[in-house]
Amino acid sequence: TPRVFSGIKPSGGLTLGNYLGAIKRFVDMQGEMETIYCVVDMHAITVWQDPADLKHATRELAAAYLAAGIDPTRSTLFNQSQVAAHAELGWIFNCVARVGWMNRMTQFKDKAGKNREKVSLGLYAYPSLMAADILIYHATHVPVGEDQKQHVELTRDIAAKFNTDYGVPDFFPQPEPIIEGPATRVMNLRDGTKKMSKSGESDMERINMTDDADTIAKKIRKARTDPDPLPDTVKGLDDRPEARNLVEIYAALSDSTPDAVLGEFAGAQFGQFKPKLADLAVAKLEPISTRMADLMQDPAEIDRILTMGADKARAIADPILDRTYDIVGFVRPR
Ligand code: AQP
Repeated sequence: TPRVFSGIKPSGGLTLGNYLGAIKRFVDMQGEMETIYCVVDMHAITVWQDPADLKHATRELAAAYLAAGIDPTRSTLFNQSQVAAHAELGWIFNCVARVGWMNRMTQFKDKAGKNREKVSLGLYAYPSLMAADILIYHATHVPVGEDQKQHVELTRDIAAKFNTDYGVPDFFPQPEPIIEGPATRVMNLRDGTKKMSKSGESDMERINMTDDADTIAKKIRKARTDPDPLPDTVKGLDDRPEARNLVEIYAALSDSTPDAVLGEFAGAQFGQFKPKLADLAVAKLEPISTRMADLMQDPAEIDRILTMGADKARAIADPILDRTYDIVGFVRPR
């Protein structure tokens, strides 16, 4: 049966990239398939997180899922560390994945930069835990942004190698990344060649889901652009990364396409387009951030929802872990 798994790290404030590339699409898939959505707190600590901040970011991310429309009775919504099977299968996969595979991960190279000897071992092994997150549910579909494509491909390699090594051809499925829609890669507002990221240096380069209307408008007004008017076709956005980004954001927020957006705005200057984009972004984000703030008034209720989700998650994951351990040759309790 088709089953969706995806997760987001509680590693700081959520960006418009996380919303358009992930959360909004998670909501759209709810009801179409069985959906499991996770706050991947164990991934967050691959780089240092202040413990109090991590708890806050975990609840805030849960609030964002709920505020955006994830229904905890229709989806399974929980935080990763409450379901031990993720870490347990992650260890098995550390022994299946090859060091050479990890060395090819571009996100690790980007995040480690010149600091390769000093980053945590967890940051290096991250894709192996991500494979476990997905495969512990035998998930078949993984909605992600473009930046995660390589990690889902690695998940497929790990599944295939496990199945071959242990002679269990169909045990782990080959999950499909689902990367679709106009905003699979939302770019930095100050540099259209870099992705918009929670942990980017300047706050002006990203729109946070909790930004107020004035801040959103200011960031869009100050977003880098080129001096030309908007073209009449998407072809005209080639070599104009900042222009492309703003058009794609507009398309994603309005459930439209870049072609349709250009149909409306061809020939317009950014001075005309940016205020429209700002209004649209505020109209879409403000109701969500208002609901998030309401939900954050009652953190105990958020914790209860996560606990309930973790119970549902364990009911799927534990039997799969048990079979995996048996396949590997671990003596199981009688
Ligand atoms: N700019 C983006 N455009 C489209 N999708 C994006 N995603 C992240 N940034 C963009 C998608 O959001 C999901 C969750 O990502 P994550 O929080 O687990 O990790 P990340 O991709 O590393 O996100 P950040 O914002 O860049 O976090 P930091 O700065 O903490 O590392 C994924 O589906 C991702 O594709």
